[in-house]
Amino acid sequence: MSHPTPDSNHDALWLPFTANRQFRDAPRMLVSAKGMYYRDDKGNEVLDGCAGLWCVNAGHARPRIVEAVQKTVATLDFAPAFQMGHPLAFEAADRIARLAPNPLNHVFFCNSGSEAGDTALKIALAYHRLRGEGARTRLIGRERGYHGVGFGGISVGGISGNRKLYGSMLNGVDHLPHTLDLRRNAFSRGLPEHGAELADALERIVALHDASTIAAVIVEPMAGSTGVLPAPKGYLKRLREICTRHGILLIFDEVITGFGRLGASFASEKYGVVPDIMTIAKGVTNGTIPMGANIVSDEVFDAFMQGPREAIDLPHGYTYTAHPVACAAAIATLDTYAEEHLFERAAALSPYFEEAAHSLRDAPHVIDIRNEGLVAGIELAPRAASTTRAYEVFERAFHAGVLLRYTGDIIAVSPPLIIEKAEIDRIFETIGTILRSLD
Ligand code: PXG
Repeated sequence: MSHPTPDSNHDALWLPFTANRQFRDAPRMLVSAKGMYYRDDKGNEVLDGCAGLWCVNAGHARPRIVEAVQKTVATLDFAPAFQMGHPLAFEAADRIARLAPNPLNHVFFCNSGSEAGDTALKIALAYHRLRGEGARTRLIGRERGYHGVGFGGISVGGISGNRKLYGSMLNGVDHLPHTLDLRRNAFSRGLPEHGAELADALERIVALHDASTIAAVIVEPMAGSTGVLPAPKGYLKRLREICTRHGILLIFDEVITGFGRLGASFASEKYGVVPDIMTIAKGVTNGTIPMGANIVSDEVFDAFMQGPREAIDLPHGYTYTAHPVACAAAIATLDTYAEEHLFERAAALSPYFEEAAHSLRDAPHVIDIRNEGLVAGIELAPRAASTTRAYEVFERAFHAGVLLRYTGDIIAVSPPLIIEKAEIDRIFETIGTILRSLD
């Protein structure tokens, strides 16, 4: 039997969102991880500047989580979730519901942020239908929104590159404008000052389509993967008010913003704006085992509990809904966050992180720096070459021992919440050094 090596032709594996042929020319391979560090196949340590893919919020290989996974896989490797239960599923749901703001008290499990997004849209449509408002079928997303890669998620999502190859997607979808405004808000620290009025675009959409045709609005409280776009001050509150006024459900996609990333359990808690449905994934299990979920309000849940007791209330779910190993990982993850006060730690570190990020303000090519909690986006001037500067920073930083994210011309930093100040310095110093060497 042959064992693939980094040098072999890796044609069997098709990597997601990757230039596969370019990758095969110079593969980047990770072989282990602990705490703040990966190790690559050459034995080099790589500082994790992006919590894996925005998910490993407590750092890698945390003992409590590892033990819980090991114990559970040996005790209850699988249990069906259709018409069956197991204690870890109830415990995980209870723990997540307690963490979420009131009245978000009911948890429906799936396995990823994409499934959570599509599930949220289905729950919203079904909610209105069950309440006798079946004409509410329109779904409103936002430009530069990312809600995963299911057909629902790309339909309400706002990234043309993720949509254009895939036909007509869902119909009856409209989009709010995105909130990035470099002219007024460049180099904002935390939430930008200007742009709350962009939420009023929802009133125009309501005027165009009529509220009676609109089921839900879905937004990320801070758009993450399209380049770190914190919501302008007052924007989310205004969106909430308009939704409430017109009977439209508000869905917050907290797949990235949940579990301490912004220095609170959820963005919803931090900003004091509570949606009707929240989608989560990533940090719920610290990235160890795939899991996603919807957390829905009492009102949404109750709408599904009105029919005959023997009737299935939500014809939706997955083989791996509430997988025992994922539930065990989630419980141990929440224990780790709580024991180590990691959300508070993120909040306490964020001023230092902000200073470090903004120290790059005068570095070459930088046209904006944005930050919130333990997230920063550094936007670089576009250039004519097909390879963006941000990709080059990502690639060179990896070889310098720092893992970053990039999208288009934007570098994203979102480290595990256990990061130390010296490691924060190292991330931004590495970026600065590379920027000074780029054309
Ligand atoms: N919603 C949001 C806000 C996300 O950021 C998803 C949904 C989908 O989750 P799944 O688990 O289906 O991938 C995401 C995922 C990046 C990057 O490079 C971001 C994500 C995934 C992979 C890469 O920024 N976000």
